[in-house]
Amino acid sequence: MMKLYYGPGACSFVPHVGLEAIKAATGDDFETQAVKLHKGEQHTPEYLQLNPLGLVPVLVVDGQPLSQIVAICDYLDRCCPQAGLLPAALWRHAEALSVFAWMNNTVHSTFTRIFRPQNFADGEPAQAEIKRTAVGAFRGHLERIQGMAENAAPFLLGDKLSFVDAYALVFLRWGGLAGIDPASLPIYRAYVERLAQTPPVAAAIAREGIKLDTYQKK
Ligand SMILES: N[C@@H](CCC(=O)N[C@@H](CS)C(=O)NCC(=O)O)C(=O)O
Repeated sequence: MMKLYYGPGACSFVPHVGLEAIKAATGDDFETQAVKLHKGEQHTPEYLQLNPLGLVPVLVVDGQPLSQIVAICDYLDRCCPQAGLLPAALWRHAEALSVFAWMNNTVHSTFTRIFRPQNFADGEPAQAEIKRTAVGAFRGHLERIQGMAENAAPFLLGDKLSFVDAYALVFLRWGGLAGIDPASLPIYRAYVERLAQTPPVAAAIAREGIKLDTYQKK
């Protein structure tokens, strides 16, 4: 049985939703292990054996660990194409990967500058500046996703739930933590609220014990 190591509310939510969608399509169950990032559980010797980078997610398949969201999700899609987590048609598949890659290499890494500014500069003033500029950039990315959500039918890639929907949900939650009020992105928020009602997404939210709205007015 496949096993996912995830951090509650972290980017590992993306393959987590994928595993739930596969379970819904095939009945194939999976195991999970929560890794508490705030407690530093990603740095234990046991975890570093699975992923020497000390990051979630890790998917263990037949005793072999696989890291990196895009690789894990591509594996899940190929394992179970009937779940429809990525479009099968050649061009639509490429377009889906284009959105997915942008989310993973640009939107996600912009948030890393907010969450871990100490990885990018020494000293509080430089870190505060990195964080401030990253929040502005992150907001721009969320606005671009809102533009995509405006045409959601009902999901970002059409009629099937996909990995990019799960990523979009994660980003709106992270925006709240960064001080971006979801009320200022009403179309995006309404889309995420609908998304949260779909059974695979609702199941992953429940297992991770997370709430949708993370915004706290400063
Ligand atoms: N490029 C990696 C990024 C993974 C990543 O950034 N994971 C974050 C959580 S969203 C993490 O584990 N952070 C732990 C830390 O910063 O100590 C992927 O696609 O899997």
